[in-house]
Amino acid sequence: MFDDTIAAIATPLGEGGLAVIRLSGAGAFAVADKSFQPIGKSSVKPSAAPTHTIQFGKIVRDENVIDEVLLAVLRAPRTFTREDTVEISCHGGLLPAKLVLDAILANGARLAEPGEFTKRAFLNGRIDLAQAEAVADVIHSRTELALAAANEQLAGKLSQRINKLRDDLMLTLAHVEAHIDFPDEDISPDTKDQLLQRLENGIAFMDELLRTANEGQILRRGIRAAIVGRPNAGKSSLLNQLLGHDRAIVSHIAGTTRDTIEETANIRGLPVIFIDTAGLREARDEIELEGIRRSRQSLAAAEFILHVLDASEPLTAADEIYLNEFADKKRILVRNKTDLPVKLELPPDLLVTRHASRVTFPVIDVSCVSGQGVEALKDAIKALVWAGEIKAEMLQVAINSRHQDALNRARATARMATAALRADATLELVAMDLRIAANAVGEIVGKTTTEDLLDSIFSAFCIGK
Ligand SMILES: Nc1nc2c(ncn2[C@@H]2O[C@H](COP(=O)(O)OP(=O)(O)OP(=O)(O)O)[C@@H](O)[C@H]2O)c(=O)[nH]1
Ligand SMILES: [Mg+2]
Repeated sequence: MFDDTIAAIATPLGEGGLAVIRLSGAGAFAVADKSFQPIGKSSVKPSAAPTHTIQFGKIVRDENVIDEVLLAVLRAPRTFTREDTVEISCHGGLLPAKLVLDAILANGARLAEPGEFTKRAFLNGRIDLAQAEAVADVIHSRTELALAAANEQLAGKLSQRINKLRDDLMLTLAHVEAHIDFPDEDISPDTKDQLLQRLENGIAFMDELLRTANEGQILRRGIRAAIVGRPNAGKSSLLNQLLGHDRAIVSHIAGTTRDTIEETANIRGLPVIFIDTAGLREARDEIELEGIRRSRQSLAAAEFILHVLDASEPLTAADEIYLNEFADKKRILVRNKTDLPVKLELPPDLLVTRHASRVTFPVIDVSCVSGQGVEALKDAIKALVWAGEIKAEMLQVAINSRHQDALNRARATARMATAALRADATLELVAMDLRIAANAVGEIVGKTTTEDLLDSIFSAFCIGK
């Protein structure tokens, strides 16, 4: 428990109907008492109010009324932080919220750091670390699929599995340690087989979790796709189609798009960050030169590309050069303008990757004028970035990169422990590896943490969360 009381504006800065100022800590009611004057017979001072009630009154500072507010009184431990909590709803708008916060701070609360409410919820045992991270994921999620996954993690679905995995490792460790304490007794072949089996199940489970890392990353931060091709192919038109609104300027003048434009769209539940780029060609002026340099930069940074071709014209030498140039990129070829007579033919050898695997690129016909083919393109994008179907169980546990790192370490040492046990190495060695593995798994839910780790997780939160 902490002895200071923290406060922050919990709603976004800007004008709105309401703003919420949040206080948490042992002194929350005392601080609120000094700033709040109840209005009417049914409202009382925060310290006198029953838990989970709302009081009506005004916030006063130096005898000046700042705002009329509703004040929620939430007594520990049935609160998010497990501490006494007050939430003040005042009029929306920067000034009322700031003045209410100032009054609270003048009366003894301290301004909260980013994520400090959630950090207290974690340190007071209300949620574990994976759940705390899920709070940030819920706030930042950009598609319903991402939100569903974050909510599953917040509800503890990942934590349950991680705890089970850790318990199994600890149980194995306990067995091994028991034998270290009684060196005269050898591990019987039966027991050894059981221990090996449990370890192997654990490792197989880690494999499964690690396979969700890619999906977890995509859901959390989105995936970057560059829209490239020569001028006038219809790249900006395609961006607008995928977004569902006119974001980029479209014109018949070749070289319309100069700067890169980035926008996130929800493609079958996946947040995809599309980057519309300047058409590739010999630049005619300095600005276009810079635009094309940026196109190439986006291309290099993108996880996949949509290569747009004009189907109403025969393949040009330039098309061929670019098709070859990006042959090693994960990509979809988009034949645009199929509402016009089609003159484009794609030589089959341009449609496969150059590595030994000779994978064929998807080719999708679209018309950005009629919208024909755009839904098929969305399916192709989903198929390209999301291997296989999205299983409900997988969503519950799509891990983030911190979990991935911890699990990779855990798996490596669990494998070492297995090999050592199988080879009848000294049990001290087996125990040491098992302990490292269990600790690494424990990091995910915060059973083993460091101050640095907590700082890096919670500093990424917004203030007031
Ligand atoms: N008929 C037809 N015209 C299209 C289609 N898509 C785009 N266009 C037209 O093609 C021209 C170029 O479209 P843009 O989307 O600006 O092309 P761009 O690839 O972004 O061009 P730059 O920004 O100059 O590189 C415009 O006149 C569009 O109206 C299509 O599917 N069918
Ligand atoms: Mg354009």
